[in-house]
Amino acid sequence: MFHKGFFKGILGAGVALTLATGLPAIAQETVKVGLILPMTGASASTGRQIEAAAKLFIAQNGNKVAGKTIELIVKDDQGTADMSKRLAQELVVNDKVSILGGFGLTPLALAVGPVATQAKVPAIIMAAGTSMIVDQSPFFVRTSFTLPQNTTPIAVWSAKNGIKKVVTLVSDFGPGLDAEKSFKAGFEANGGQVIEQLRAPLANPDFAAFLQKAKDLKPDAVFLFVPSGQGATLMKQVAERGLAQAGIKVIGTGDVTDDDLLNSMGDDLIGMITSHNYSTDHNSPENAAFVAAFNKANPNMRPNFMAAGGYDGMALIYKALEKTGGSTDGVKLVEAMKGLAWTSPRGPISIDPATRDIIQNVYIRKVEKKNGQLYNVEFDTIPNFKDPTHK
Ligand code: VNL
Repeated sequence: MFHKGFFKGILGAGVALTLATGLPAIAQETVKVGLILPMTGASASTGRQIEAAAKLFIAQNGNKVAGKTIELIVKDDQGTADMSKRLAQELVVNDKVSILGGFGLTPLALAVGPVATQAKVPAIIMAAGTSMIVDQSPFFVRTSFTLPQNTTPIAVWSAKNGIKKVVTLVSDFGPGLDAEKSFKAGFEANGGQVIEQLRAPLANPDFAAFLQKAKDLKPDAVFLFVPSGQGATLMKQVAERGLAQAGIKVIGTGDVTDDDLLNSMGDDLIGMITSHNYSTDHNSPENAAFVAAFNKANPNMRPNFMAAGGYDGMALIYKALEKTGGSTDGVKLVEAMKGLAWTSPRGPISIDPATRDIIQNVYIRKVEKKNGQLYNVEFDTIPNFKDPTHK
C-alpha cells in the first residue's frame, strides 16, 4: 500500500537521528557484563561457582534494571593471566561491555587492571583476595574478601585460645603471602609466636615435605591457606602425616575447608577451626533462600564463598545501575558503588568508599556434622570487619 520510498525515508530519518545524537538508540538498551573466569583448569570450581551464582541472581531479579536489559557474557581464561587480559580487551573493544567482573585468582585480576583503567570500565573482583589489587586501578571494586580480612580473626582467636606456637604453611603467591603476614601480625600482637613460615608452590603442590617439616617443629598448631580447589588435596596429606595424632591442631582460613569440597574431605576434619567471610551453613533467612535456590538450579553443587562473591557482584552491578538511572558511564558507576550497603547471604556487607573494598562480617567456624553432612558452623562473629592492612 505504501510506496517503497516511504519506508526508506523512515529508516533514513532513523539513521540520521542516530548519527546526529551519537546514540544508537537500540544498542544502548542492552548493558553487557563480561565475566572473565577460570572455567577449565585447576581453578575451574571457582569459575563454575561464580557463573552459577551470577546466573541465579539474574534469574531471581530479572534481566531488566533501570530500563536496561542486562546481558551476561562469560569467557573462560583457563586460569592464565595472558588470556584474562586478552579477553578483557576483546570484551571491551569488540563486545562493548560496560562492566567487567570475575577474576578467579590474583594474577588474573592484576592482568585486567590496566585494561579497566584505560577503558574506564568498572571491574568487579568476585574471587581474588590479595589486599593490594584494589589499589591497582580506580575501576576495581571488590565483592569477594581479602586475606588480611579473613586471616586476622583466626590469628587473634588462636592466641586467645591457648595456642602459643604456630607454623604457617601457605600457597606461594599474593593471597598466601598476605595470609602469612596477617597471621603473624595478629597472632604475635596477642602473645603468640610464629616459629616457621613455609610456602608451597601454587601449581601442582605436594604438601607432604612441608607438613613433615611443620610436624618436626612440634608447634601447638599449623595454620594453613591454599586457594579454593586445593583444600581436599591438602587435608588428605595432613591426615597422612598424622598431625592430629602428634597433638598438633590444624587451623586456617575457610579457603581450606571450602564448602565446595568439604563433604568429600571426610570426618577427620570435624572440629577444625577456621575464620572466613561465608559459610553455606550461615544462619539467616537471606542465606537459607540463597542456598535453596542455588541447590535447585544446580542440584549437585553447594554454594561456597566464591558463589557469594559472584552473587553479590551482580547485586552490586544492579544497585549501581539503579543509582545512575541506567547510565553506564564507568566513572559514574564506580562512584555509585562506593558506600553501597545491603544484606547479602553472608550477612551485612558494604563497599568502603575510601578503598572500593568490601567491609563484611568475618566468622569463626568449626567443622561439624549435621544431617550426615559436613559444614563450617559459625560460632563467633567479628562484625563489619575491614581489611586491617588498608591505609
Ligand atoms: C585467591 C584467594 C584465590 C583465595 C582463591 O581461590 C582463594 C586469589 C581460587 O587471590 O588468587 O580461595
